[in-house]
Amino acid sequence: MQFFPKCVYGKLLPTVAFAFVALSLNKCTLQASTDTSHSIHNAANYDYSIIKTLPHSQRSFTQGLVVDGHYLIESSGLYGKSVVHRYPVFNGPASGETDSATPVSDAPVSDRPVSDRLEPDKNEGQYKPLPDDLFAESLTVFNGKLFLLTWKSERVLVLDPNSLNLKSTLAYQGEGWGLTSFGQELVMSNGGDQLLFRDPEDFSINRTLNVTDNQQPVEYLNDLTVAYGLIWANVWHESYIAAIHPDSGQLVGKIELRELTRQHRSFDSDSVLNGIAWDEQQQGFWVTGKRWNKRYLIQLKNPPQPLE
Ligand SMILES: [Ca+2]
Repeated sequence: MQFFPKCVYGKLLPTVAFAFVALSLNKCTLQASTDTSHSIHNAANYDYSIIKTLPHSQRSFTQGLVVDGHYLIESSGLYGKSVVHRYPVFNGPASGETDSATPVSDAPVSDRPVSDRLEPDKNEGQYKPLPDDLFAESLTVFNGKLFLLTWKSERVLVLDPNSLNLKSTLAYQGEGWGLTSFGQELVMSNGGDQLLFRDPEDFSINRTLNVTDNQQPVEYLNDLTVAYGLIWANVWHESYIAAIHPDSGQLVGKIELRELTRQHRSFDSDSVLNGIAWDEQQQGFWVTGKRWNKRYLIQLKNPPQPLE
C-alpha cells in the first residue's frame, strides 16, 4: 500500500511563491492548504500503568480478543491451526500470575512442547478448532452472540459465546481483520483505513468511516475494542493503539506500547501487537500479541473524557 508523504509545513511553505508551486505538485500540501479551517491537532498520548502481567500461550497466533463477563475469548489464526479459545480472565492457559517485576524477555513461561495447533489442556477453558480452510480473525460478543471473522473467506461465524458451538453464518465482502461492537452496530476493519459499521442481524453495511490522523489515512487498522465512547484499534506492525472518534474518524489519541512490543518482537517478525479488549470491570485494556508469552492489563493514567 502507498502512504502519502508526511506534511512538513515549515519546509513546504517558506514563502508564498514556493507555496503556490508546491500546491500544484504535492497532494499532501493540497490537502493541508484546502483545510485551513482545521487547526493541526496533536493526538493525545495516553500514558498507562501495567496492572497485571499474566502468561499467554506462545502457541496463540492472536487475531482477536474480547472480554465476556469473567472470561476472555481469543481467536488464533493460520490455516489448519485456527481456534477460538475461551478462558477465565485471571486464570487462563499456563495460569499463575507472574511477578510483574520479572523481565518480559524471560524464557517462555511454559516448557510444554509447542504443537501444530493450539490444543486444549485440562481446565484451561474451551477450545473450538476451525476447519482447516478457515483463518480465524477478530471476534466480538454482541447480544449473546459471538461473531468471528474468517479473514479472506468472507464468512462470519456466529457462535454461542459459552459453548462456542456454531449457530449460523453470515457473509461479507473483502477481508475481515478486526471486529467490535459500538452501540447497536458491529464495527469491522479490513486492513485498510476504513471502519465499516454493520447491522448485527445480516452484517449489511450501515455506514463507513475513514480514519485519519491530521488528514492522512491511517491504514492497516486491525483488532478493535470500544472504551470511553471511542473506538480503539491496534495498527498492524505498529506499536501503538489508536483512539478513533466514532463520528469524525479522527485519531484523537494513542497508547504507545513500544516498550512492550519491543520485548516480544524478538520472537519473530510476525510477533506483532494484536489483541486488545476493554475490560469494563477492571477499567482497563487487556493487550497481547501474536506468540507473545505474556498478556497485560493496562490502565490509562490520563484517560480521555468519555464521549456522550
Ligand atoms: Ca478486540
